Amino acid sequence: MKTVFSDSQLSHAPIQEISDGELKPAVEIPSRAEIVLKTVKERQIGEIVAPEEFPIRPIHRVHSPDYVSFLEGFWGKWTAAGRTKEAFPFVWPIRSLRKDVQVDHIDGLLGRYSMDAGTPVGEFTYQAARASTDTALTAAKMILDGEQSAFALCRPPGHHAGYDFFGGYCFFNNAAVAAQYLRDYGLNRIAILDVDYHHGNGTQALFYDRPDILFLSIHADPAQEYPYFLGYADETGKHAGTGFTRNWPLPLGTDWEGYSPALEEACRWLLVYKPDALLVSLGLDCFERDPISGFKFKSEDFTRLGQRLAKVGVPTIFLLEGGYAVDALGTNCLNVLEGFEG
Ligand code: FKS
Ligand code: ZN
Repeated sequence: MKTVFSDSQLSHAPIQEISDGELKPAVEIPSRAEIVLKTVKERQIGEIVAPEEFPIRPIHRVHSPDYVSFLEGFWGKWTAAGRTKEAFPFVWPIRSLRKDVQVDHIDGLLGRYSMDAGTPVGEFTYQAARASTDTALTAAKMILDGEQSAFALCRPPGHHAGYDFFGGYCFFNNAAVAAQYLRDYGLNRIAILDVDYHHGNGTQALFYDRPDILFLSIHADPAQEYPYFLGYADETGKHAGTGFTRNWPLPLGTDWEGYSPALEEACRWLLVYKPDALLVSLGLDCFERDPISGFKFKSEDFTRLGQRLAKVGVPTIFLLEGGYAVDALGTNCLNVLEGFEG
């Protein structure tokens, strides 16, 4: 299968992040993409192509124009306020505060358009996020052109980003933008299977009331893990989308044996739904040595995951999401892709 990637995805280079009451070295860093790219070359799974540059329209089909403009203009406003380093939001318009005021201060805007304080925004974040989404869209176009599979080496990741907010290291929801693009260009039913360790709250929320984009997610129980406020088993969609969202929250410590029954169920849903294309939000953070996660996948289990997904027998796009054990990230990612190719 072909891999899509652009060097400008490396320009977003966070230095620190806020977690566990500390400022720690950032984990969603450029070397993640570099090691995956290196392993793609070593294992020779196919050609590596640069993404096409898409206009803003496919992003506007999923994200609000004011949110997109905020990200685009962010660095100018931030530096005009005298700030020189990467930004973190720290105040949000929750519940009893006003949501109807048009804030213009950059600190207010950061809170208005974010879900957490753990996602640094820097000088090149917008540019890198656009390139990451271009990568996803280029992979989608390959499927429309008749390819059976494609690998979108997305970075920054996307699945936590929603209609008008960033968070969880995500800015534009690459999988969601690609799914909507496939709908707009002729496919009728799209399925998204999210196997990142964290629940894909952004993707779920974007399509929660729609039957044309099935969202299935297997992840750490949000009662015990980020993002805490979405991803429970009782979330199954609403209105016309009722029954078209499914969640399999699993306990910390889950290994392949504990995981695979949920994967089997998800695959059964895929067989019933018969999508025209499958998008896999591919996090590799279920790995046992992942520094921020609590599942127990071994590297071989990622091969099994790829093999199982191949049996679904649908044109498939893999989109990189999380995974922070950088030394093993290339191996684990390519194990999925090779398992899929057989
Ligand atoms: C741990 C704090 C957790 C946020 C974790 C974000 C996970 C991001 C991801 C993505 F795929 F989007 F990158 N901090 N004490 O892996 O889901
Ligand atoms: Zn994750």
